[in-house]
Amino acid sequence: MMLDEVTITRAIIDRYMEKLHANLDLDVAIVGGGPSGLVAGYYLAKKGYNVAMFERKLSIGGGMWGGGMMMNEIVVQEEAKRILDEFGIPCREYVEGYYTADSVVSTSTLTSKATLAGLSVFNLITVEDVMVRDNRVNGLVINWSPVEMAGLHVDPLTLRARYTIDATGHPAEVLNVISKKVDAKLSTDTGKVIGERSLWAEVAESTTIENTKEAFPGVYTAGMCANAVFGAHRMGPVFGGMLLSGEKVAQVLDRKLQEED
Ligand code: 48H
Ligand code: FE2
Repeated sequence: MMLDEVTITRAIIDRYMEKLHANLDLDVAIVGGGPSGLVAGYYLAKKGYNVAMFERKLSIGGGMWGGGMMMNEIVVQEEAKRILDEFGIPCREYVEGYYTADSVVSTSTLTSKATLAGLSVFNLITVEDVMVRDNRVNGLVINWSPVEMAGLHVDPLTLRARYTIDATGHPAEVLNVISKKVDAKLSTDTGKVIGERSLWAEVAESTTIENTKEAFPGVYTAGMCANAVFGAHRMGPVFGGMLLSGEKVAQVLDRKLQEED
C-alpha cells in the first residue's frame, strides 16, 4: 500500500472536526481530567449522556500520576474500594481499611474505562470562561492551551452544556472565573470562592463528598475543587474522596437530567 501524507492529514482534520462538532451541545461538560472528573465521566457516559471532558494538559489524569511526593502509589480507604473494583484497578490491603494501588495503573485504567464507556476527551484545550444566561451557566468558552501558554491574544470558541462539572482540582478554575464576575453569587457562605484550608485527611475526605454539589446554577463541583470552593481542608494523597465525589456528581446529574426529560 502506498502511503500518502496528505491523506493522513485529511484523515486527522476530518475525524477531529467530526468529534468536535458532535460535542458542541452537551448534556454535561467536565472541566479537568483528574480522578474525580474521570469517574464522573465514566458513570455519565455509561448512562448514555452526551458528555465530554476538556483538559488543559497533554495527558489525562491530573494529580494522580505522581502518587505522594512522586512515589507512584496511591492510598484508597475502605469506603471507596468498591470503585477501584468497578474499574478493575488492582489494589492491595496495607493495614485494615487502607488499600494501595499503583498510580500509573490507576490513572491509565480510569482514562481507558471512561473513554471506552463513551466519554469524549479533548486534551490541550483550556476552559477560560463561561457563558451565563439568566444567572445560569449554559456553556463554556474554550481555547487551545498553547494559545493560553504563549500569552497570545486569540479569541476563543464556545460550546453549550446543560450542566458543567468543575473538576479542575485545587485552583477551582471554572468557579473562580465565575466568582470574579461582579454580579456572580456562588452558593458558598461568602458568595465567592472561599479557598482551601490546611491538610487534615479525615475531615477533608468527608467534606469532599458533602461539598460535591451545585455551587452556581448549572455548575457542580467535584474532587478537590469542592473543598477549595466551599472552604474545606485538603487531604494529601488519599484518593477515595476523589473517586466517591466523581460518583456522587454523576448520580446527582443523572437525576437532574432525568427529571428534565
Ligand atoms: C482545562 C483544566 C483547567 C481549565 C485545570 O487536580 P486534579 O487531579 O483534580 P481532582 O480534583 O480530580 O483530584 C485532585 C487530586 O489530584 C489532588 O490534587 C489531591 C487529592 N490533593 C490533595 C492535596 O492535599 O493536595 O486534576 C485537575 C485537572 C488537571 O489535569 C488540570 O490540568 C485540569 O484539571 N485543569 N483543564 N481547563 N481551566 N484547570
Ligand atoms: Fe493535591
